[in-house]
Amino acid sequence: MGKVVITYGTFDLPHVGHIRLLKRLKALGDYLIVGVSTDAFNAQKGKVSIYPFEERREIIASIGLVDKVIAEEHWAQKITDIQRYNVDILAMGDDWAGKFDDLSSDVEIVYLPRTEGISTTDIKTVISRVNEDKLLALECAIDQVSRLAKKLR
Ligand code: C2G
Repeated sequence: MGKVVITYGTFDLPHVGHIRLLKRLKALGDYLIVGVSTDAFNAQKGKVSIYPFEERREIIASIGLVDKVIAEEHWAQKITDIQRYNVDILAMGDDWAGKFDDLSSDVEIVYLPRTEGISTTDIKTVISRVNEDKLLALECAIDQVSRLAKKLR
């Protein structure tokens, strides 16, 4: 099986930041395991994803770079996953830098630079703005039509 790499995340609305991370993670070893956060664990992280766990799992599992997908159900499972899957490297984006150093006696810890300029939160914001713009345009059109209708009476 060669060198085993593991990472964890929500991976909601997968984007190029996630893909670039997975590419770099796969380049660190031979077998890449991704722990996808369940909806219940997301709630513990204070996150609500657009895509439910099963869809996020299916999307990540369909990416050729990924060899295995497991459910991430709680913070403390990392050490058991590391032992169960004989993990050599635990790697995350560097927004998590230092957060998992307590596991450094059991596994090599790697933090990789995030892809700047994109995040699931940004995508959600853009989508909500588009909706707001459309609603404003619709309200304006309705207002114009109702004013025109009054003139024609
Ligand atoms: N990421 C990245 N570049 C981005 C966005 C995300 O490299 N522009 C990385 C993050 O650093 C993380 C991974 O992609 O390593 C997944 O990001 P999220 O889905 O936001 O996962 P997160 O909520 O950080 O959950 O136990 C660890 C947690 O489950 C991580």
